Amino acid sequence: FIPSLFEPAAAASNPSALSQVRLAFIGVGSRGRSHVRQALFRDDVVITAICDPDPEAISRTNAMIEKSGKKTPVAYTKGGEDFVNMLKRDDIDGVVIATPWEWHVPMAVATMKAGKYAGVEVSATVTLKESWDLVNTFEKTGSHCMILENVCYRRDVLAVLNMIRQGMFGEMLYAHCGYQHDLRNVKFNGGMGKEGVEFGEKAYSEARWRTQHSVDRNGDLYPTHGLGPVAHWMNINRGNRFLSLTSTATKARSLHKYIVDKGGPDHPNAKVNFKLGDVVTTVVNCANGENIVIMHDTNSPRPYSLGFRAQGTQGIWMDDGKTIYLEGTSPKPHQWEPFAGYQDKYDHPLWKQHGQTAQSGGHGGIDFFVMRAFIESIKAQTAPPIDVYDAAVWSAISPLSEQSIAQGSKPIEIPDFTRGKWKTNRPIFGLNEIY
Ligand code: A2G
Repeated sequence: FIPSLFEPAAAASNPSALSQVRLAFIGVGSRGRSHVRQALFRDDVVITAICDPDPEAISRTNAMIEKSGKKTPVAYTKGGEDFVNMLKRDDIDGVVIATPWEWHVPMAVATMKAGKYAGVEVSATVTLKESWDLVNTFEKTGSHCMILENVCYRRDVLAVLNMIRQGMFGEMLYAHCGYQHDLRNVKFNGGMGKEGVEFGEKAYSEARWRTQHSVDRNGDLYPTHGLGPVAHWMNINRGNRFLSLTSTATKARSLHKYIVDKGGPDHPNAKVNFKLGDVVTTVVNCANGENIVIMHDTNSPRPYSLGFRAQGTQGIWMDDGKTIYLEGTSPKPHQWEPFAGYQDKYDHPLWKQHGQTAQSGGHGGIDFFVMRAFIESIKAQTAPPIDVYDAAVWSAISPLSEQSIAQGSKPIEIPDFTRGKWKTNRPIFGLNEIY
């Protein structure tokens, strides 16, 4: 741990800095609109164009924009490829992409090639080739790509980052994280506003596209909510890197059971064979000797938890139970103490500065911070604090975990998307109250 590593980079004295950012949005469904809402809070953002083939999504978005008193953007609505036409505009600085996963990379690549900042929702990529496509396009064009991983800005994980950087956990050894969220009523519904066990064309919202991944793939389909914060704790791509992983899946039972319980054994979807194991556990080895366990658990009944745990030679913090134990600091040996006091004391500068404003945003404030970071890096015409290499390697855990499971939990090497630059790159995330 070298404190000077975390000194803020030279401030935005960049002569090409912008005072106003012109944003466009590809995908203005419910997720896209929550980003639009964040953008509308700001006086330094203009929304010049939006793109979505769904007329209802467009009219809802325009209604929000008009209500805020801002100018109605130009809408691109002519099918899935109309974003290509939108990207020809010269009044766009950055593009927010909130579309089904398989569209993320084609859209982000086209955005970068058009010389604009790409802000892409999670997970950024579906295949390993797509992760390389993002990196190669960035290196060719110099246009930035940020993965919009909101959980990196959760108040507790940022306080823990602060504590790790101050050496309070000693040397980091281990982290636990995951996406543990009962998504059964996200994966299935009966069309707009109706309960049911449909997915695909007869369904509404994410069930139209997200569920098919549970039919076709067995792996950690959604690693970044957990991995994002952990990657910052462990300086991944910036002094450390992921080396290899093994992945193991339980049997697949719960999605079928849900269909039978809710729709009856004769419902046509009761015949669907879901490939995704109900609980998938991945273990990642890092170059500096740490291990990370990532859980993916979205099919069976359970309360939500991203299951964070940070452990070092000096102690351990746990998200579940909100407890901490630091040897020499905690009052009683071998006993947890509440995290609340530490949360206040080590609150991250971002939350100290903007916490109150942030809470008006989605997901308890984290959506505010992630959009803020995207917008501020465009304004400063600099690299975003979460970059294309992060997008590439965090998302690559999905296809690599699929490979491991398909080969009986065989260890799989994780590519070094930085091609060696991880050895000299310095941390840039969360260094101050800007982003
Ligand atoms: O459930 C949560 O809101 C997820 N976000 C989001 O990514 C998505 O999967 C959603 C289901 O539609 C977090 O857990 C932060």
